[in-house]
Amino acid sequence: MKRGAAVEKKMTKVITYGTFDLFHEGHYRLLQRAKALGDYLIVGVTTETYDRARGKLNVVDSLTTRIENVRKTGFVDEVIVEETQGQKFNDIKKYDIDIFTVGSDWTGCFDYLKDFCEVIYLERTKNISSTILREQKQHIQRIGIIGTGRIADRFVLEAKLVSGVSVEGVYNPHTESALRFANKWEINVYENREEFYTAVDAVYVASPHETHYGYVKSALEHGKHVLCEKPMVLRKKQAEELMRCAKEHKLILFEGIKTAYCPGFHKLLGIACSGVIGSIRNVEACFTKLESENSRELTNHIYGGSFIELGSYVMLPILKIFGKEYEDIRFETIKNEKGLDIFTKISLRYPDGIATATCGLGVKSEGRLLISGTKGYLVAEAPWWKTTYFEVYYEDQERVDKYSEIFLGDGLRYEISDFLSMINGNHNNEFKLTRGESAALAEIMEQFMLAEGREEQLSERMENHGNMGTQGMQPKVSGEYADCL
Ligand code: C2G
Repeated sequence: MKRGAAVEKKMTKVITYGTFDLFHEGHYRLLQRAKALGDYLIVGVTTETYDRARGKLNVVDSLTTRIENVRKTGFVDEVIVEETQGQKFNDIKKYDIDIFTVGSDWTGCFDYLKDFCEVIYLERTKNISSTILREQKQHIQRIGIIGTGRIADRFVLEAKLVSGVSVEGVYNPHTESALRFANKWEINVYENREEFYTAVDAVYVASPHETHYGYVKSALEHGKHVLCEKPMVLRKKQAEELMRCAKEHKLILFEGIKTAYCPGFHKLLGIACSGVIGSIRNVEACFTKLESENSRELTNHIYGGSFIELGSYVMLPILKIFGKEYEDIRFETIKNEKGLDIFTKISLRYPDGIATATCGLGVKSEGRLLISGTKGYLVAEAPWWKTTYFEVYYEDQERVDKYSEIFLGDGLRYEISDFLSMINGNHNNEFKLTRGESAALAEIMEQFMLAEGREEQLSERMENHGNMGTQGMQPKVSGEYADCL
């Protein structure tokens, strides 16, 4: 070897990834050992969207905080952001990585990378994790359920997947239904509403529509946060009163329209309003779901029918895009012999656009969300209310942009997780369904009831259900609906 021509040793490059939420000793030791494996350490910190897509719904720290904490250790030479599945392979090539490392909780999961670099699983630090810290930091919210219908079953299943909440028990004045539900899910059953409220921090109201107002009010008055199934109430005044009550007691009141919290729906709104389709001038939303003639939805002469049942979904994109200040609203319905709408079309006029919402329980149609603008249009096919895919079309027929997003399980986990984060003081997700939008929905429901001539019957019923704050008052619901209650 010639003098002065020392062979330059190749730098060993190491890469690792993680969320690094509530940065702790386990993370610190992992990064320390990762750095010791080579000369240059790159750390990929996950984005919130990627974490949500892989089922991590309760990340507390922002991406910037998490990156800062990783940097502060002093072990890291470069921080990158991990945004998508499959990125690891590309990063390994792009950064010419020699060693990929991660904690031993992932043993075996990344063996597929062995064809491209060395893979080392470092022993995980025992008895410490972000999950443990999250649970220590935030009191586990005990949720009590009112109502035991199908949606309540789904709620229990999905709540199990959100850390930070536990389903504590159920209340239903129909003891038999409550017992059946409690046994099925191994939760407590409360016959006395006062005891029920004492045992929980928050309430999920999944009872029939006509009982919502009374239950929400009484829960708020007992100091409980409330997540209420849609439609929360059918009168604007009631919506505003409940919101005032929640504000006064410093509680979260949250309407559960699951589409509003679904990640794909947000992506869709973001793209629709990004200017790619120009200025939006027309929105058409359709959702039909055939129900049997004898179902509660098609027989309850005040609270049944297509619009009360499905209207919240089809009105949501319209309100999100055009807002609450419509100039005109019209309802057209096809009714069954009981006088209930089996198919409903709602037409709205705004200063700069028009919108149609269509829903049906007795007429089937193409479920679609179409958003038309001055430069193109966006289409999401059914079930667009659980948005996973949509396309954007332009005048140039050669060009079609395609977008997809994950939607896990029944999707209720997203709304439960957002409800929880609001309870814990994080208001970042409040924009997804604002109080004003909830009140506007209630107002539209009320206008529909008026147009249908149900207003008078509704008023009478309201008298009966209005005050359920006291233990003695029970909603009058006939036996066949006892399970829902
Ligand atoms: N870790 C550890 N000891 C702990 C806790 C975590 O060694 N007590 C390690 C994990 O094994 C991981 C890193 O710290 O290597 C970051 O952990 P998380 O923030 O939980 O991130 P994770 O979900 O494991 O992301 O693409 C993402 C990666 O696949 C890993």
